[in-house]
Amino acid sequence: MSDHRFSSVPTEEEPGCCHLSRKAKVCLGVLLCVLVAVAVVVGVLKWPRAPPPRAWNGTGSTPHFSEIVLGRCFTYTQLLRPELGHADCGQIGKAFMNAFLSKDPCHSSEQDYQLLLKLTNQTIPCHSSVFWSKSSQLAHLYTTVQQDMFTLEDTLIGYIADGLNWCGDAGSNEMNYQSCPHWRKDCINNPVSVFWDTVSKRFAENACGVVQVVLNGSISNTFDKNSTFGRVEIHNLHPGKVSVLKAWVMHDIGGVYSYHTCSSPIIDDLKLILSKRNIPFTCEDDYRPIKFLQCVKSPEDSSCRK
Ligand code: 2NF
Repeated sequence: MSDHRFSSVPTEEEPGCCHLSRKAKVCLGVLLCVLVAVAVVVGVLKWPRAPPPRAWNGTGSTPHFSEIVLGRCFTYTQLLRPELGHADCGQIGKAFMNAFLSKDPCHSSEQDYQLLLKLTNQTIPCHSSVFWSKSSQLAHLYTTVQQDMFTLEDTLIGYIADGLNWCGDAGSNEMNYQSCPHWRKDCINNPVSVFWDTVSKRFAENACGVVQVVLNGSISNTFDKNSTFGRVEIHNLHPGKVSVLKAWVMHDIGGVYSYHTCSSPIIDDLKLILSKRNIPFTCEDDYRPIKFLQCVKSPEDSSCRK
């Protein structure tokens, strides 16, 4: 008589305690998979996630910010000013991003931009710096025609950042594309305002010889003590380096009337600040080289026929 209990090979007819049928094994496998899937889904849903970035009153970061920065850097250093061809655009892009990513966008500081400033160091020849206030378009038209003149936006750092918006968030290493602090409504120490104050300060500190400023005589605040020019730039010009600041007070062609001219008290405010800083100052209304640029657009205006 054979004793099946000593048989080493289990048979279909005699399943042991762990010897399940094929069907039972499949069922068990499916059940296990379902349990694992449920556990994974519950885990993912319950996992503590980074809170969404804060919502601000200003527009969000410019889409494709880092690509634009890199592209502009290469355009400037390889095509526009090849004398700056040695600049490391990869490092410049990284330094720009590191200046504000993962940081509270209301506590930006000059310090955050120091490496970026170092990497974009550029010598602007004496007698070629052009400041502007409330006259962006005209001032840039002027330096586009006068290629040896530089506004801040004609330097590498200004060219890279002009017209862009950027901010991050302390709780994330991403840019905030939804919103950024508005400089008036949220906070003044936001990454964009601090950046322009920092680079404007350096631009002014480095200016030498005859320097110019294009002002808008067709608005009430031709000289604005709270503008970047009035608050940062004039206070950082070096009396020993700047021989004279020449102001050009320009008026819109066809405008109803001129709000301010060089004889207006508002220009005296500027004159006074500069005299206290021992920087000679001159002022001229409707400086002809710039007036001609306005006349290109309105050649028939009576003031352009003289
Ligand atoms: O965006 C620029 N390219 C820029 C911005 C700020 C400052 C350039 N700057 C430099 C330029 F080199 C000029 O020399 O400063 C000078 C012009 O600045 P400004 O404040 O004297 O002239 P505005 O016409 O009043 O302003 C220029 C632009 O900057 C904005 C303003 O809304 C305008 O679009 N702006 C001014 N102050 C602030 C601020 N604190 C500001 N944006 C953010 N925060």
